[in-house]
Amino acid sequence: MPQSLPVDPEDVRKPGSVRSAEIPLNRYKPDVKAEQKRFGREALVRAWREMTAIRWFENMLNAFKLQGSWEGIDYQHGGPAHLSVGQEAAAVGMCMSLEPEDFVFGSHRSHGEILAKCFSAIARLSDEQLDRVMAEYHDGETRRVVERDSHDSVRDLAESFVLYGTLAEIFGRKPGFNRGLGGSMHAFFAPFGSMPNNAIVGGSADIAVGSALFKRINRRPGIVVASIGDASLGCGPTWEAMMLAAMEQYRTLWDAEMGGAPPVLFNFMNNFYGMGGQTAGETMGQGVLARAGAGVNDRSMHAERVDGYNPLAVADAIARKKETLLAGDGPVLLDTITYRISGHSPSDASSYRTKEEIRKWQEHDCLAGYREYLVRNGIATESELAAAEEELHEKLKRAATRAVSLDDSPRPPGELIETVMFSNAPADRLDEREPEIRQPFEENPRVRQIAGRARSAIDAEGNVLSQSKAVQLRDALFEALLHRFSVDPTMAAWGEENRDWGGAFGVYRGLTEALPYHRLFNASISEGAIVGAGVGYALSGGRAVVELMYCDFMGRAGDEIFNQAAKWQAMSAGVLKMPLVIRVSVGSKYGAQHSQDWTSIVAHIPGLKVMFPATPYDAKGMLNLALRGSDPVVFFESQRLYGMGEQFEPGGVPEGYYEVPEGEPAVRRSGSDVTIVTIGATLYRALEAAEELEERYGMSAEVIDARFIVPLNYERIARSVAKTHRLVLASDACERGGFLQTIAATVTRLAFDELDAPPAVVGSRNWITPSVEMEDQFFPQKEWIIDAIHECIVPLPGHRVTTVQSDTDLARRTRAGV
Ligand SMILES: Cc1ncc(C[n+]2csc(CCOP(=O)(O)OP(=O)(O)O)c2C)c(N)n1
Ligand SMILES: [Mg+2]
Repeated sequence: MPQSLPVDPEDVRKPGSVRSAEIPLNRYKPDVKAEQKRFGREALVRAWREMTAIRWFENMLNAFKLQGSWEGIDYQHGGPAHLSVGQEAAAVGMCMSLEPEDFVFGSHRSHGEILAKCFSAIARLSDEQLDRVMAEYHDGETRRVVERDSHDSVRDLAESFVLYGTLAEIFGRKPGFNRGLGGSMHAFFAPFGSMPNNAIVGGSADIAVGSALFKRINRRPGIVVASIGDASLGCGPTWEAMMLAAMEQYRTLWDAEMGGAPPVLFNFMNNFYGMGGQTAGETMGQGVLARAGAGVNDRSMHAERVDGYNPLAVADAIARKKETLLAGDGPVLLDTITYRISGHSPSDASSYRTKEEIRKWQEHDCLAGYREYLVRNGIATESELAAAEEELHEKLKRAATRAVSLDDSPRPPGELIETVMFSNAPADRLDEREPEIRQPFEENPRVRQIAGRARSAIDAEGNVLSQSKAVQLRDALFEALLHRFSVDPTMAAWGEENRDWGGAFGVYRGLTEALPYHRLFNASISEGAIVGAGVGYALSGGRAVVELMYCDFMGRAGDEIFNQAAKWQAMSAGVLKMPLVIRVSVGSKYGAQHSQDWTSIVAHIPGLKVMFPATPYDAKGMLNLALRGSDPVVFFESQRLYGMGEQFEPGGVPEGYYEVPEGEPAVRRSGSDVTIVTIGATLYRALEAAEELEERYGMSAEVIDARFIVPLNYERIARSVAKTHRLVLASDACERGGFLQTIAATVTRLAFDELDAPPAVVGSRNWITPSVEMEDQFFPQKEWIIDAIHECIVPLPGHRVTTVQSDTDLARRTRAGV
């Protein structure tokens, strides 16, 4: 069903002007009576205690970093420690109004937020719940260390658990919250709603949007906060995240019962500086950060500037904004002003600001000011607070003693990392709900169209059918997607032009009729946020499929693919899973920025699975595999092949469900004299080369389609080389640094004794991709493969080369860098 938001020229051509919704600044009015009534004495005192815990925790870290010792405990911390001394009220105020099910994703400066969010959850959960969380997390390993010291209550134990778990994580220890694999900038504790913190500034913005989409689409309670720095407003992904979160379709096109926009709050912890660059007045165009909201939607994102030096002003704002978000009227932007009295890191000499400025903020110190408020108003007595300080101090000392000890807190063994790079935990569905489908599949026009096609491209007489008569590769992908949509209620897909258009190459065509908006929707042109939201959706517990029209556009989503999707399973030590499939197409005909094969770039980054089917059978079987998996997959598709029918599997593309075994290459043609390994669409040119080698030179070529890039089992290729003793490799990726080079080097190591000559790699030229009329000079052709065999491996009797594939030319090109 096409979308129904007609654009009327009568309307849009009218003169007029627009006004932005007002953005209030620091409107909170302190009122001690009202505050006591609203929060209660206990919570008011608790806020001070949590701020104190954070301040001391970070002062302690500073001492370990700079002096190698704190309170008689010796330890030299070598890793990062981005402290937030001065910002405690902003963190604690935020968490005062959050429930355990609310999520906070933060930045490199998040120790305070981890502690604040966890303490807030501890105050709200029952003893039984706390007990269970601690018993289950890392099978109780973190808890067992903490239990070596005595505690008065479960809550008391839980606080020590949080202090120790965070500190042990910062020190890179195995009982740490992420087994020491995350460290200071990535530590988090999901059971209490403290979600991944990101060393890539602004990185949490689009991940938080995906997490909020997960909550909205799967009707989960709570809101999601992206807590990021003021200077991170300059990051493209931050803006993309706000664009994606602010799309009007949540209200105009999604079913009303879905409840509106994803509940995401962009909380800019505005300490007025990046590392040394000053935002207002120097690196930013707007004097008040909150003004950014006016550029994002008609509601100015309900933006406000909030006094982050008063925890109660923050708590008030968060509580109000939470209501807005739960009502589906998000996203929200908060400009929470605060100040980092500490340097960016302990080595920061604060050369970019005056001592006078720091002194002034120290005079306003949020911790001292709030303590004074409690005492002045009789909410707490000096002696009561002093006793609490004493108790906190002891708690911190115990946590530090255990965290520095290698007996209590050993380092994780390196092999542990290998076990968490992938979760390898396939699952049919990630929730038990009934999947939401709009239309019985039998009635789906695309399903009916496919039903009228032959499953194989080869007819009974052995002739190749025309493309419109056989199931195409894009149909095979459609079938895999349809299957998983019908089984896994959490599965959602988004990307540019995904819905009515059906994705740039029609893979999704027909799904518009089959699926409600919240399971398949058009995204803003925000490749970073498209993938980043996929990361957030997946790590929150759902299955996401995102599409980037062209592989070349991965450049726009580089961080999200390489630093986020690839890293979070391992950085969480397996706590998180990443069932995310990133579909990218490899183009041709459209020149330098639309025709690249970047398999090697993706393969180079640990933590991603990489697949590139070249046949319809594989397209369906491999996508089925990816869509049942729990790991991030970059799924390459060739635009040259979308219309192609199945030519290899005798029965064609099976109608039912099947998977291609992971990592196993496919032999497309058996032979005994030379092995040709291909990736992607070059397979078909290699098969033509094999025909010609047979006909003209009597050389029998075995053609192997690698189809998997990561993981890849080399056994079958090595076995082939043991038979043929010769290896040529061909793909459309540029020759330099292409994945074929890795295959060639690996086979050379694994089967060196079997090779008569070094493997010959036939890739595209190390040029820009030229116009379609010149493509045969750029992409490997049948002749290149034959000439390479002749020039580099074994002379073919009577062969006359028509292209230059010699080692001499390779040396020349290498020297010239082309
Ligand atoms: C993408 C990226 N660019 C640069 C950095 C280096 N860096 C670390 S912190 C920082 C300043 C961030 O400022 P802001 O967002 O205001 O957060 P704050 O440090 O003030 O909490 C920079 C530039 C980074 N980690 N990530
Ligand atoms: Mg800042």
